[in-house]
Amino acid sequence: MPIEPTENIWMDGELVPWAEARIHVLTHSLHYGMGVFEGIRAYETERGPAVFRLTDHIERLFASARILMMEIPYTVEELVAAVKETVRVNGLASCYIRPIAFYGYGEMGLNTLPCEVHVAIACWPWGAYLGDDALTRGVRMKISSWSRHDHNTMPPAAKTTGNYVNSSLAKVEALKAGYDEAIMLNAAGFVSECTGENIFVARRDVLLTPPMAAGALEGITAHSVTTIARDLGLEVRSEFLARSDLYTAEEMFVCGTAAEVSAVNSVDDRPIPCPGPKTLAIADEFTRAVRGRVDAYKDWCEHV
Ligand code: PPE
Repeated sequence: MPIEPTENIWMDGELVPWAEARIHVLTHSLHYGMGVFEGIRAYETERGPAVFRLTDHIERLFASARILMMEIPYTVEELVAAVKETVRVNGLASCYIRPIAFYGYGEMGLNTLPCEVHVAIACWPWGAYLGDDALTRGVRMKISSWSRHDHNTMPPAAKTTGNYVNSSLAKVEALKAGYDEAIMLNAAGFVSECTGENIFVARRDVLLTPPMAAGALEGITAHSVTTIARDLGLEVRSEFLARSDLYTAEEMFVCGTAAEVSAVNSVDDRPIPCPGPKTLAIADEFTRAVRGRVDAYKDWCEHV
């Protein structure tokens, strides 16, 4: 999806014009995939733009950096303030926000310890990630021939740039085969997640989602959706799932910051009832929550 340029990008503490936010071609992270990033959304609320669960996202950025032994030269509070400033100066009511921390120019080779860490934050308007009708018509899913990388190869709990080689291979394969999105199984054959979303399946009044141990990212949207579902009276459990659990799902949806809540209409050409009533109820509450319209979840909206 093409990026729509905005005014300014925050780079190492300065706001620079969009077109001048450049780095050198010998930037370390470009060569070895050792960068960490976040995807965050700001939504229009009655009180102006609010960044959804901003502090949780920045804390996850630091957790990813910790896994890489990368020292981000800012505090969580400083980057929270920097994200708010970036959204504010660009004057957007709603947007997608991409903070990234990476090793810069000056060192080459695999030892990252001497590398300087840089941080940038950009934001721009970004529409529905899996299509405008992802909730009503649903998305067509294909189980990927690529396995999710393993905890002892590329830690899936860290949102690193390099991890997305795995996701991009699966995404392109699925699109080329005529599907909308890929489902990744881990090396043991259990369902982990999609290329950029967590998975939920409804079976006999219970919502099931694969645990982090299965190779899924600890999704902040998945956490919000779990809270919402429980508040709606549904049981939610984290459980290992096999591909057959998807084929026989009564309802299935995927969720992430970019994709929000998107219904699934089939997996490997096995149709799944779509959109199901639980999916719709959760998606509706989520849509209101992110816009600050549900009192119980107002703390999730961090005003800029
Ligand atoms: N799993 C993966 C692999 C993933 O990339 C995401 C977010 C999630 C789960 C859901 O996490 P959360 O956003 O905290 O609910 N994917 C981001 C990147 C998408 C992209 O194209 O880049 C996103 O949704 O922003």
